[in-house]
Amino acid sequence: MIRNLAIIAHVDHGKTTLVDQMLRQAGAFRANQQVEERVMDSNPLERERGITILAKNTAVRWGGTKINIVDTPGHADFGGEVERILRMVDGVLILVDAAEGPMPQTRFVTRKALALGLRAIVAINKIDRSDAEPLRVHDEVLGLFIDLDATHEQLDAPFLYTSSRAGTATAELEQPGTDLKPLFQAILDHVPSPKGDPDGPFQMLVSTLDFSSFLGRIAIGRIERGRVKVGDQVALLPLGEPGLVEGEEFERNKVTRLYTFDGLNRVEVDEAEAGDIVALSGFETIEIGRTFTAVEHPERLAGIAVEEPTISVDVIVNNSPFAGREGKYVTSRQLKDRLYRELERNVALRVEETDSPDTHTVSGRGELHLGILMETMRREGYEFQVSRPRVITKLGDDGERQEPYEELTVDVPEEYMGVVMEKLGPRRSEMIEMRNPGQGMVRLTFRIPSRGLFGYRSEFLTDTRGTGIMHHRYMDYGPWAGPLAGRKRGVLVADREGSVVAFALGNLQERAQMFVSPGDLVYEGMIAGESSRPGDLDVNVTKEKKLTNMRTTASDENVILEPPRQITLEYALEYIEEDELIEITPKTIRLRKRVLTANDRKKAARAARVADAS
Ligand SMILES: Nc1nc2c(ncn2[C@@H]2O[C@H](COP(=O)(O)OP(=O)(O)OP(=O)(O)O)[C@@H](O)[C@H]2O)c(=O)[nH]1
Ligand SMILES: [Mg+2]
Repeated sequence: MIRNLAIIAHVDHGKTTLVDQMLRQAGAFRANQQVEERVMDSNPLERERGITILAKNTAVRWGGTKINIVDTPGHADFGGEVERILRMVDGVLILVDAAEGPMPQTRFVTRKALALGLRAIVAINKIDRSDAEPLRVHDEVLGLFIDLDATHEQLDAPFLYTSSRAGTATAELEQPGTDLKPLFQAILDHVPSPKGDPDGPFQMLVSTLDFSSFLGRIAIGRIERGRVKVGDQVALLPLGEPGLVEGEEFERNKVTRLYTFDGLNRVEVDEAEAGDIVALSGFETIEIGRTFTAVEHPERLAGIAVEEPTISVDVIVNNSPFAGREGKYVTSRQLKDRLYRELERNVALRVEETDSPDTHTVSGRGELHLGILMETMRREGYEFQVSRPRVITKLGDDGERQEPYEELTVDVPEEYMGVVMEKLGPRRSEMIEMRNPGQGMVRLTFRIPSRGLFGYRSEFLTDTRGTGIMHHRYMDYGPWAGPLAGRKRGVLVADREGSVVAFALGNLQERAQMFVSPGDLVYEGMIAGESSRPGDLDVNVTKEKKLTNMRTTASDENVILEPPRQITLEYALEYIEEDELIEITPKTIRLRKRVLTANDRKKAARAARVADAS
């Protein structure tokens, strides 16, 4: 007996924490086994950032039933992956934070799950939060279901009140939960067991991919029908219309390895049958959306569309004066190979060549999607430069230019509502909803061009003194919104190479926020800080104090420096302008002007003015 369940939610609503507790309470760990928190977030970047990046399979046993569980990422950039995963389950557990309520990503994944006809269980989670309002959130989720045209059957979904952290669930708020039994019971009662005749001809859809250097591409999916054994000859059909494939060539090959899931492990098995979720290897050309079948019955399943990228950056060989000092892999050949290798499993990514062998255009679903790739590469020892992100435009039905739009949700204390609206207006946003439950926090929802969001997060955090929360997710393509103002403030550009000196920073910091500290190495054209006014300034950050015999006061001996602004990768992606680049190495993230010498920049600016005037 099998149940296949995906856990879906907005980012941070407690999916991975719940899986921990399900594993624990179902006895997946030995009594004295040391297990880290959020054990499914197993890769280093996931641990460091506290978010799930890749969906992962696990399985527990409850009574005599095997429950396959897929933990999914909640961040909007990975929504496409969640959508694909839904094809291998028969039900979903929708988690909704008892204070935040349904968020844009909750809406997105719920819509996809309901549209596939999946049965849902709803967990109003984090009821232990002091600001939890489980009853209000319960109503909001029902409202969402109705909005999304849930069927009667789907509207009948069981609602549980849970705390992932405490590992409790209850159907009645008056009776506090003591464990997750009510959740396991709801899964057995409400998630249908997979259909699929185990005695029919083998059929399985590739819903997600994995990759190992030893086995190559690995397909993960639910067996729709029949059985498969290691050593079987099976067909891997090309993409196309569902139904029996006639007169079309298809690949056949042997299944070399087969795995099922059990707790934290993949278990090698000889055979698996309809209903179970398996990982299968033996084919070089495994792709999402292709169907495996018995050779004598090549019946294709409906494929899975992979989401189109919405933003691009150029990845460029490092040509800064410090190139090659900190990275292991720096050549265009090495970069190219690495980028193309990423396509093996990062299916929503695109890599294109450009006129220059030193530059590749890399496109993805958002800044986090691209940022994670860059962070991973830098940890592997790569060194490269990245341009400012651009949105990918499209032509609409009437040939007009279109750009991506996002839904932006902002939660702020009432007093900051004004400043948020004031800043978002010129970014071409349009308010679609405002909710003020009367407890001091308001929720504003906007439609805004993706371009309008570039650089906004840091402003937002400053404007709301760190009290605001913002989330955005891709909505659709809409009319090109016209020119948008760029960064308001200019930058300080180092005018020579050298080592940064405290004395120089002391003089500059009144009119600037520095990005560098004493002792850092800079080169001409590198960005050392942000000016408090518009317009860039060339500065000497290596300037020493003139030595004199006479000491004036003791105070100019030690300058007291403000701490520099920490430049993270995602911050840099949002921050830079078109004439700037991010230099990324295993050790450092530097911002620079594309044109390094002050003279050449002046010439370029003059040429641009002339071009504008004519
Ligand atoms: N108070 C409270 N905090 C919780 C609960 N469940 C999870 N958290 C906290 O919420 C944060 C996010 O938890 P995760 O389990 O990583 O959330 P997630 O849904 O897997 O997040 P993504 O995978 O990034 O979408 C962590 O700091 C958890 O400790 C809960 O029941 N109560
Ligand atoms: Mg998670």
